[in-house]
Amino acid sequence: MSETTFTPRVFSGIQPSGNLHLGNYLGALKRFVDWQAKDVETIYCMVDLHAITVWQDPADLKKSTRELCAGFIAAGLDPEQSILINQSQVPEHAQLAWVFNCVARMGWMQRMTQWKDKAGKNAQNASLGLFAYPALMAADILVYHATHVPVGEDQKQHLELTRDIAIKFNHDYGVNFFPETEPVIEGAGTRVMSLRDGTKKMSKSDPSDASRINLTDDADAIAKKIRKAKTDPDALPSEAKGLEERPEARNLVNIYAAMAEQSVDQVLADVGGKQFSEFKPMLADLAVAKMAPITTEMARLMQHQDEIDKILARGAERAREITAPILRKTYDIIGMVGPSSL
Ligand code: AQP
Repeated sequence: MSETTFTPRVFSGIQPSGNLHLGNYLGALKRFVDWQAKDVETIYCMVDLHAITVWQDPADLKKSTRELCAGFIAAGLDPEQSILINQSQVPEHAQLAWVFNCVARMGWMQRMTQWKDKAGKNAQNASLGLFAYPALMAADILVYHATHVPVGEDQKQHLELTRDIAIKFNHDYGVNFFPETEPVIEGAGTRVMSLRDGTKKMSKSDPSDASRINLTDDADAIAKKIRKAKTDPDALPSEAKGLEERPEARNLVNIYAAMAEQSVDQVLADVGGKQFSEFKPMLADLAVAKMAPITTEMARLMQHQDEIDKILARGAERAREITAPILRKTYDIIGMVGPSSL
């Protein structure tokens, strides 16, 4: 097998399933923007095919997809610099996913904790798409030969599976065609927890709106949610060690650190000894300062949906210059007759 070096390329995505929240922002979106500033090609995706693994209202899905694109741009992604796409507009994602459905093993999928959490006790009634979700995610990444994928911690297992699929494909066909992609999970914002329960991930599907800060919340709503966030009665410690066994306190400090772009130790050096009654207003001010401009810009962009649609159409065109040859070559490797590839 010949050694291949893969050009560094970053890919990541977010589901347009409504309620883009602070966890998505700190765990993913903000880091997408950081990668854009580096000297590397960046591709960011609204993964609408993933969203429909659970039923979506069609009108809401369209609105959420455009809103997510507006969120990407408002947070600092430049459609000239990064390729911004809607997954269903680049058909090679779904085409490669089928190939990977035939590479991945049932046992691998059954071990996925997200599958177990989302399907729960009602697995027989869950969609086949929800079960196969990680194979589509592997295709999203590998159809670009992406080498780096910035994600939140909850996606670590899916990224490991992506590597397993690449390794098995390469092994089964005696090639070194797909890279073993690196998950990039770094910083204080990779696991933002619910404001109502510090042991549960902040999530779009949490029925309590008070559990999360939405990117569409205004300054008053953000401040109110932080004021009401669950805490414990003790003062903040001066060292990170003092946050062990204090999930709510740790979460609020992590959020502060991620937004202030400081380490947890730096934050605690400043706020150690303060009561939550003093810390929460500091956190609320910081959150409003960081989020309000994004919210305002998102609302402005949503007034120009035709512009958003043009950006997505152009993104799909640019993306397909990468994905079409990779899919053609994949088909060639696995023995499908077609136009000769690369
Ligand atoms: N709480 C979080 N902290 C840090 N990162 C997070 N991400 C999600 N929640 C947090 C990261 O955001 C990116 C996109 O997530 P997604 O929308 O594709 O999927 P998700 O993980 O299913 O988001 P939710 O909110 O948790 O949705 P539901 O409620 O439907 O399960 C990913 O990089 C993810 O790590």
